[in-house]
Amino acid sequence: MKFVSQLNEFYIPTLEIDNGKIVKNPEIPSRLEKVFKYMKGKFEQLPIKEYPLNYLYLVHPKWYVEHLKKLSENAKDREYLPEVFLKDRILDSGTPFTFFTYKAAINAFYATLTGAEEVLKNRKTVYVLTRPPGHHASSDFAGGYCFFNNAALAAKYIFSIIRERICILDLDFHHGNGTQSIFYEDPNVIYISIHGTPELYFPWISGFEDEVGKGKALGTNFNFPLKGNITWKEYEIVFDKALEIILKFSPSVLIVSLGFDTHQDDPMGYFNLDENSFKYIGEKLKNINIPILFIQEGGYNKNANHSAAIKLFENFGRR
Ligand code: OKP
Ligand code: ZN
Repeated sequence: MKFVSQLNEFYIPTLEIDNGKIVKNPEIPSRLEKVFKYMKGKFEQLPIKEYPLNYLYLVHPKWYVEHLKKLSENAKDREYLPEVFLKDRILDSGTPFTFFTYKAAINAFYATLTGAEEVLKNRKTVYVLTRPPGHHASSDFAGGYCFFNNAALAAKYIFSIIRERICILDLDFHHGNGTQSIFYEDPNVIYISIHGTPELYFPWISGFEDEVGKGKALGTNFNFPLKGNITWKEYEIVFDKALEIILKFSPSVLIVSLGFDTHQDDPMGYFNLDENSFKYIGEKLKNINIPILFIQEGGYNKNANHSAAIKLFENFGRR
């Protein structure tokens, strides 16, 4: 296994409104620094390539890309936090703009496609350790710290080349409303998510079991919403169901939206997975024998992220 890293150290949002109060934004580079150090000591790191914006337009319309660029430029003197729902095409007030947001989101896109290209070349697992995350971004809305949908960009890019079915398994604590919406009517990309139920948790608007895809893509969207405080015992049952779906579709590449916020020590997620859970997740994913493109999403406790990554990737060996 190899990895790509782009933590965008210059991009540090500070604001977020949670339950009506201004709180510290946890989507900062330091959350992943220990993971990076571990990966660097153990796996081969790939240099990041740059890609034409046309690949970005596979998911996001040009006007949306330019809109985000403008929001960033407008934040030159001061971080901008939308305080009204949906204003400026931002879903929530957890997603501020700094002068560096656009550049960081573009860099994450480069890192993601670098990883995707490598998986296609070698058909071996690659981990894209990057931020900002992507799974809450739809084609033309930002939200939940996300701007461009990295996992969706990888899926569209890979499909544009191999024209074979792809599965996305979203393991972040939060439902990937953006990824789901992008592929909701696309039969070529199967979306499977295990997450805290939207009845109780962000993003509130989607992630319910009866969202199963539409038109030709009916039956290619799978949501497994769970109550809080779930331990491995309960999680495993659902995880195995997700693996069965993946094996049934037998994709050429599996994309994993990897959030470590399912860890019991995470401040934003409400499951009780421990270190061993991540070891089992790694083992099970390794054993299905499909090349995996892991793309980093959430995870807000740097020590929990670090130990989860160690346990998960110890199954993937040096190469
Ligand atoms: C992003 B990712 C609720 C605050 C909600 C947004 C959470 C975004 C999570 N207490 N803030 O999926 O990890
Ligand atoms: Zn999350």
